[in-house]
Amino acid sequence: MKRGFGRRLASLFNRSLKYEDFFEDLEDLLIEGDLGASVAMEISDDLKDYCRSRKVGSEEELLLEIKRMLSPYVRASLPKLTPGSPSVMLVLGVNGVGKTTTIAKMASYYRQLGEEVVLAAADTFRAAAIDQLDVHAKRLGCRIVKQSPGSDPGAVVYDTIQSAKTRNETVVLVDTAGRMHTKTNLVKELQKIHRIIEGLLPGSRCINLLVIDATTGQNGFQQAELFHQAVGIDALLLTKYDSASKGGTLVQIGKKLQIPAAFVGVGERYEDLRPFDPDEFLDTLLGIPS
Ligand SMILES: Nc1nc2c(ncn2[C@@H]2O[C@H](COP(=O)(O)OP(=O)(O)O)[C@@H](O)[C@H]2O)c(=O)[nH]1
Ligand SMILES: [Mg+2]
Repeated sequence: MKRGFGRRLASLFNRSLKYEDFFEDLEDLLIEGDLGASVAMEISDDLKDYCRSRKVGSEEELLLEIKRMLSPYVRASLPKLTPGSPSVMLVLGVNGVGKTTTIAKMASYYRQLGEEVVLAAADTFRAAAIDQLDVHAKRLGCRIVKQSPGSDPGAVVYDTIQSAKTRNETVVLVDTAGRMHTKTNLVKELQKIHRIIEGLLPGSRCINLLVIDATTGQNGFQQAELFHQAVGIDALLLTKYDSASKGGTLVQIGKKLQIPAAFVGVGERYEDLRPFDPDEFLDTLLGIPS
Protein backbone atom coordinates (compact mmCIF):
# COMPACT_ATOMS: atom_id res chain seq x y z
CA MET A 1 0.00 0.00 0.00
CA LYS A 2 1.20 3.48 -0.78
CA ARG A 3 2.23 5.64 2.14
CA GLY A 4 -0.54 7.70 3.65
CA PHE A 5 -3.42 5.87 2.03
CA GLY A 6 -5.73 7.14 4.74
CA ARG A 7 -4.57 10.71 4.24
CA ARG A 8 -5.06 10.43 0.50
CA LEU A 9 -8.52 9.08 1.08
CA ALA A 10 -9.32 12.06 3.27
CA SER A 11 -7.91 14.49 0.69
CA LEU A 12 -10.17 12.94 -1.93
CA PHE A 13 -13.11 14.39 -0.05
CA ASN A 14 -11.59 17.86 -0.14
CA ARG A 15 -11.24 18.01 -3.90
CA SER A 16 -14.31 19.22 -5.69
CA LEU A 17 -14.74 16.37 -8.11
CA LYS A 18 -17.68 15.52 -10.25
CA TYR A 19 -19.93 13.00 -8.53
CA GLU A 20 -18.99 9.99 -10.71
CA ASP A 21 -15.29 10.85 -10.73
CA PHE A 22 -15.27 10.94 -6.98
CA PHE A 23 -16.52 7.37 -6.68
CA GLU A 24 -14.16 6.15 -9.38
CA ASP A 25 -11.21 7.70 -7.56
CA LEU A 26 -12.44 6.23 -4.30
CA GLU A 27 -12.57 2.78 -5.86
CA ASP A 28 -9.02 3.16 -7.21
CA LEU A 29 -7.77 4.26 -3.82
CA LEU A 30 -9.34 1.30 -2.08
CA ILE A 31 -7.74 -1.07 -4.57
CA GLU A 32 -4.38 0.63 -4.00
CA GLY A 33 -4.95 0.09 -0.31
CA ASP A 34 -5.01 -3.70 -0.94
CA LEU A 35 -8.69 -4.09 -0.18
CA GLY A 36 -9.21 -5.91 -3.47
CA ALA A 37 -11.43 -5.10 -6.43
CA SER A 38 -14.63 -6.62 -5.10
CA VAL A 39 -14.47 -4.87 -1.71
CA ALA A 40 -13.57 -1.61 -3.47
CA MET A 41 -16.52 -1.86 -5.83
CA GLU A 42 -18.93 -2.81 -3.08
CA ILE A 43 -17.88 0.07 -0.83
CA SER A 44 -17.97 2.56 -3.65
CA ASP A 45 -21.48 1.43 -4.73
CA ASP A 46 -22.83 1.31 -1.18
CA LEU A 47 -21.42 4.72 -0.43
CA LYS A 48 -23.04 6.09 -3.57
CA ASP A 49 -26.40 4.75 -2.34
CA TYR A 50 -25.76 6.20 1.08
CA CYS A 51 -25.04 9.63 -0.41
CA ARG A 52 -28.15 9.48 -2.60
CA SER A 53 -30.41 8.66 0.28
CA ARG A 54 -29.32 11.44 2.61
CA LYS A 55 -27.60 14.79 2.76
CA VAL A 56 -23.99 14.12 3.68
CA GLY A 57 -22.51 16.77 5.88
CA SER A 58 -18.83 16.07 6.06
CA GLU A 59 -15.84 14.02 5.04
CA GLU A 60 -15.74 12.56 8.56
CA GLU A 61 -19.25 11.25 8.10
CA LEU A 62 -18.27 9.49 4.86
CA LEU A 63 -15.14 7.98 6.37
CA LEU A 64 -17.13 6.70 9.33
CA GLU A 65 -19.68 5.24 6.92
CA ILE A 66 -16.90 3.39 5.05
CA LYS A 67 -15.63 2.14 8.39
CA ARG A 68 -19.10 0.88 9.27
CA MET A 69 -19.30 -0.93 5.92
CA LEU A 70 -15.92 -2.60 6.37
CA SER A 71 -16.27 -3.58 9.99
CA PRO A 72 -18.13 -6.90 9.45
CA TYR A 73 -15.06 -8.16 7.59
CA VAL A 74 -12.54 -7.17 10.23
CA ARG A 75 -12.75 -9.33 13.34
CA ALA A 76 -10.39 -10.16 16.16
CA SER A 77 -9.99 -13.60 17.66
CA LEU A 78 -7.23 -14.60 20.05
CA PRO A 79 -6.39 -18.31 20.25
CA LYS A 80 -8.43 -20.02 22.96
CA LEU A 81 -6.23 -21.95 25.36
CA THR A 82 -7.44 -25.32 26.62
CA PRO A 83 -7.26 -25.46 30.41
CA GLY A 84 -5.44 -28.47 31.79
CA SER A 85 -3.70 -29.52 28.60
CA PRO A 86 -1.14 -28.01 26.24
CA SER A 87 -2.63 -25.75 23.56
CA VAL A 88 -0.84 -26.37 20.30
CA MET A 89 -0.47 -23.54 17.82
CA LEU A 90 0.89 -24.22 14.35
CA VAL A 91 2.43 -21.11 12.84
CA LEU A 92 2.17 -21.29 9.07
CA GLY A 93 3.11 -19.11 6.13
CA VAL A 94 5.46 -18.77 3.19
CA ASN A 95 9.17 -18.01 3.62
CA GLY A 96 10.17 -14.66 5.03
CA VAL A 97 6.77 -13.48 6.23
CA GLY A 98 7.91 -13.54 9.88
CA LYS A 99 6.90 -16.91 11.34
CA THR A 100 9.95 -17.51 13.52
CA THR A 101 10.11 -13.94 14.77
CA THR A 102 6.39 -13.94 15.58
CA ILE A 103 6.73 -17.22 17.49
CA ALA A 104 9.43 -15.62 19.65
CA LYS A 105 7.14 -12.63 20.29
CA MET A 106 4.21 -14.89 21.11
CA ALA A 107 6.36 -16.89 23.49
CA SER A 108 7.21 -13.68 25.28
CA TYR A 109 3.53 -12.58 25.26
CA TYR A 110 2.19 -15.83 26.70
CA ARG A 111 4.89 -16.05 29.33
CA GLN A 112 3.95 -12.62 30.54
CA LEU A 113 0.45 -13.99 31.00
CA GLY A 114 1.92 -16.71 33.20
CA GLU A 115 1.78 -19.54 30.66
CA GLU A 116 4.51 -22.17 30.37
CA VAL A 117 5.69 -22.04 26.76
CA VAL A 118 7.69 -24.55 24.73
CA LEU A 119 8.91 -24.06 21.16
CA ALA A 120 8.95 -26.81 18.53
CA ALA A 121 11.56 -26.36 15.78
CA ALA A 122 9.52 -28.13 13.13
CA ASP A 123 11.00 -26.10 10.28
CA THR A 124 13.63 -28.80 9.84
CA PHE A 125 14.31 -27.96 6.20
CA ARG A 126 17.19 -25.55 6.85
CA ALA A 127 19.74 -25.76 9.67
CA ALA A 128 19.60 -21.96 9.90
CA ALA A 129 15.90 -22.08 10.73
CA ILE A 130 16.51 -24.34 13.72
CA ASP A 131 19.40 -22.16 14.89
CA GLN A 132 17.32 -19.01 14.56
CA LEU A 133 14.59 -20.41 16.81
CA ASP A 134 17.25 -21.73 19.19
CA VAL A 135 18.74 -18.25 19.58
CA HIS A 136 15.32 -16.88 20.49
CA ALA A 137 14.70 -19.72 22.95
CA LYS A 138 18.01 -19.00 24.72
CA ARG A 139 17.33 -15.28 24.87
CA LEU A 140 13.84 -15.83 26.21
CA GLY A 141 14.90 -18.63 28.55
CA CYS A 142 12.27 -20.80 26.95
CA ARG A 143 12.43 -24.57 26.38
CA ILE A 144 12.88 -25.68 22.78
CA VAL A 145 12.59 -29.12 21.22
CA LYS A 146 14.71 -29.62 18.13
CA GLN A 147 16.24 -32.38 16.09
CA SER A 148 18.88 -32.44 13.39
CA PRO A 149 18.21 -30.64 10.09
CA GLY A 150 16.27 -32.77 7.64
CA SER A 151 14.47 -34.73 10.33
CA ASP A 152 10.72 -35.34 10.24
CA PRO A 153 8.70 -32.30 11.43
CA GLY A 154 6.06 -34.71 12.73
CA ALA A 155 8.63 -36.34 15.00
CA VAL A 156 9.61 -32.95 16.41
CA VAL A 157 5.96 -32.15 17.12
CA TYR A 158 5.49 -35.56 18.74
CA ASP A 159 8.49 -35.10 21.04
CA THR A 160 7.43 -31.58 21.95
CA ILE A 161 3.87 -32.45 22.92
CA GLN A 162 4.86 -35.64 24.70
CA SER A 163 7.37 -33.76 26.87
CA ALA A 164 5.05 -30.76 27.29
CA LYS A 165 2.43 -33.05 28.81
CA THR A 166 4.78 -34.44 31.44
CA ARG A 167 6.10 -30.97 32.24
CA ASN A 168 2.65 -29.38 32.42
CA GLU A 169 3.54 -26.80 29.81
CA THR A 170 0.50 -24.95 28.57
CA VAL A 171 1.42 -23.41 25.21
CA VAL A 172 3.21 -25.25 22.39
CA LEU A 173 4.31 -22.99 19.53
CA VAL A 174 5.26 -24.89 16.39
CA ASP A 175 7.52 -23.28 13.78
CA THR A 176 6.93 -24.69 10.30
CA ALA A 177 8.74 -24.62 6.96
CA GLY A 178 7.69 -22.09 4.35
CA ARG A 179 8.32 -24.58 1.59
CA MET A 180 5.13 -26.35 2.56
CA HIS A 181 3.13 -23.90 0.50
CA THR A 182 2.83 -26.23 -2.44
CA LYS A 183 -0.59 -27.54 -1.76
CA THR A 184 -0.06 -31.30 -1.81
CA ASN A 185 3.00 -31.09 0.45
CA LEU A 186 1.19 -28.76 2.77
CA VAL A 187 -1.88 -30.90 3.07
CA LYS A 188 0.08 -34.12 3.56
CA GLU A 189 2.52 -32.68 6.06
CA LEU A 190 -0.12 -30.88 8.09
CA GLN A 191 -2.57 -33.73 8.12
CA LYS A 192 0.19 -35.86 9.54
CA ILE A 193 0.97 -33.28 12.20
CA HIS A 194 -2.74 -32.96 13.02
CA ARG A 195 -3.00 -36.75 13.42
CA ILE A 196 -0.02 -36.75 15.77
CA ILE A 197 -1.56 -34.00 17.88
CA GLU A 198 -4.94 -35.74 17.94
CA GLY A 199 -3.23 -38.98 19.00
CA LEU A 200 -1.39 -37.32 21.88
CA LEU A 201 -4.14 -34.92 22.93
CA PRO A 202 -7.41 -36.68 22.11
CA GLY A 203 -10.32 -34.35 21.52
CA SER A 204 -8.13 -31.28 21.22
CA ARG A 205 -7.70 -29.40 18.00
CA CYS A 206 -4.53 -27.59 17.12
CA ILE A 207 -4.83 -23.91 16.31
CA ASN A 208 -3.73 -23.05 12.78
CA LEU A 209 -2.32 -19.53 12.60
CA LEU A 210 -1.31 -18.01 9.28
CA VAL A 211 1.31 -15.28 9.10
CA ILE A 212 0.58 -12.59 6.52
CA ASP A 213 3.19 -9.96 5.71
CA ALA A 214 1.43 -6.58 5.48
CA THR A 215 3.77 -5.49 2.69
CA THR A 216 2.83 -8.25 0.23
CA GLY A 217 -0.54 -6.86 -0.82
CA GLN A 218 -2.56 -9.04 -3.14
CA ASN A 219 -0.18 -11.99 -2.64
CA GLY A 220 -1.26 -12.16 0.96
CA PHE A 221 -4.80 -12.90 -0.11
CA GLN A 222 -3.66 -15.69 -2.42
CA GLN A 223 -1.60 -17.22 0.39
CA ALA A 224 -4.56 -17.10 2.74
CA GLU A 225 -6.78 -18.77 0.18
CA LEU A 226 -4.28 -21.57 -0.41
CA PHE A 227 -3.59 -22.29 3.25
CA HIS A 228 -7.24 -21.98 4.22
CA GLN A 229 -8.36 -24.46 1.57
CA ALA A 230 -5.54 -26.81 2.53
CA VAL A 231 -5.87 -26.90 6.32
CA GLY A 232 -8.40 -24.37 7.57
CA ILE A 233 -6.93 -21.26 9.16
CA ASP A 234 -8.25 -20.18 12.58
CA ALA A 235 -6.68 -16.73 12.69
CA LEU A 236 -4.13 -14.48 11.03
CA LEU A 237 -0.95 -12.96 12.39
CA LEU A 238 -0.26 -9.72 10.53
CA THR A 239 3.45 -8.87 10.47
CA LYS A 240 5.42 -5.79 9.38
CA TYR A 241 2.53 -3.52 10.28
CA ASP A 242 5.21 -0.98 11.26
CA SER A 243 5.91 -0.55 7.52
CA ALA A 244 4.11 1.90 5.25
CA SER A 245 1.52 -0.77 4.55
CA LYS A 246 -1.54 -0.78 6.74
CA GLY A 247 -2.64 -4.29 5.84
CA GLY A 248 -5.75 -3.71 3.73
CA THR A 249 -5.40 -7.34 2.58
CA LEU A 250 -6.92 -8.31 5.92
CA VAL A 251 -10.25 -6.81 4.85
CA GLN A 252 -10.30 -8.87 1.68
CA ILE A 253 -9.33 -12.05 3.56
CA GLY A 254 -12.02 -11.34 6.12
CA LYS A 255 -14.69 -10.77 3.51
CA LYS A 256 -13.95 -13.71 1.23
CA LEU A 257 -12.61 -16.28 3.69
CA GLN A 258 -14.10 -15.08 7.00
CA ILE A 259 -10.78 -15.45 8.81
CA PRO A 260 -10.27 -13.20 11.86
CA ALA A 261 -6.92 -11.80 13.01
CA ALA A 262 -5.20 -12.60 16.30
CA PHE A 263 -2.02 -10.54 16.59
CA VAL A 264 -0.23 -7.73 14.79
CA GLY A 265 3.58 -7.46 14.56
CA VAL A 266 4.83 -3.89 14.78
CA GLY A 267 8.61 -4.33 14.77
CA GLU A 268 11.46 -6.73 15.42
CA ARG A 269 11.62 -6.68 19.22
CA TYR A 270 9.85 -9.21 21.44
CA GLU A 271 7.49 -6.60 22.78
CA ASP A 272 6.45 -5.58 19.27
CA LEU A 273 3.32 -7.72 19.22
CA ARG A 274 -0.22 -6.52 19.87
CA PRO A 275 -3.53 -8.34 20.08
CA PHE A 276 -5.44 -7.30 16.98
CA ASP A 277 -7.78 -4.36 17.54
CA PRO A 278 -10.33 -4.04 14.66
CA ASP A 279 -11.42 -0.53 15.60
CA GLU A 280 -7.89 0.84 15.69
CA PHE A 281 -7.00 -1.09 12.53
CA LEU A 282 -9.82 0.49 10.52
CA ASP A 283 -9.13 3.98 11.84
CA THR A 284 -5.50 3.67 10.77
CA LEU A 285 -6.40 2.15 7.41
CA LEU A 286 -8.88 4.89 6.59
CA GLY A 287 -6.94 7.75 8.15
CA ILE A 288 -9.64 8.51 10.71
CA PRO A 289 -8.10 10.63 13.47
CA SER A 290 -8.44 9.06 16.90
N1 LIG B 1 9.72 -4.54 10.73
C1 LIG B 1 9.28 -5.77 11.03
N2 LIG B 1 10.02 -6.82 10.64
C2 LIG B 1 9.56 -8.06 10.94
C3 LIG B 1 8.33 -8.26 11.62
N3 LIG B 1 8.16 -9.60 11.75
C4 LIG B 1 9.22 -10.19 11.17
N4 LIG B 1 10.09 -9.27 10.68
C5 LIG B 1 11.36 -9.50 9.96
O1 LIG B 1 11.10 -10.27 8.79
C6 LIG B 1 12.21 -11.09 8.48
C7 LIG B 1 11.79 -12.53 8.28
O2 LIG B 1 11.33 -13.05 9.52
P1 LIG B 1 11.37 -14.59 9.91
O3 LIG B 1 10.74 -14.70 11.24
O4 LIG B 1 12.73 -15.16 9.75
O5 LIG B 1 10.40 -15.18 8.76
P2 LIG B 1 10.01 -16.71 8.45
O6 LIG B 1 10.84 -17.12 7.27
O7 LIG B 1 8.56 -16.68 8.10
O8 LIG B 1 10.29 -17.51 9.67
C8 LIG B 1 13.20 -10.90 9.64
O9 LIG B 1 14.20 -10.00 9.25
C9 LIG B 1 12.34 -10.32 10.75
O10 LIG B 1 13.06 -9.54 11.65
C10 LIG B 1 7.55 -7.10 12.00
O11 LIG B 1 6.45 -7.17 12.57
N5 LIG B 1 8.08 -5.89 11.67
MG1 LIG C 1 11.51 -19.18 9.96
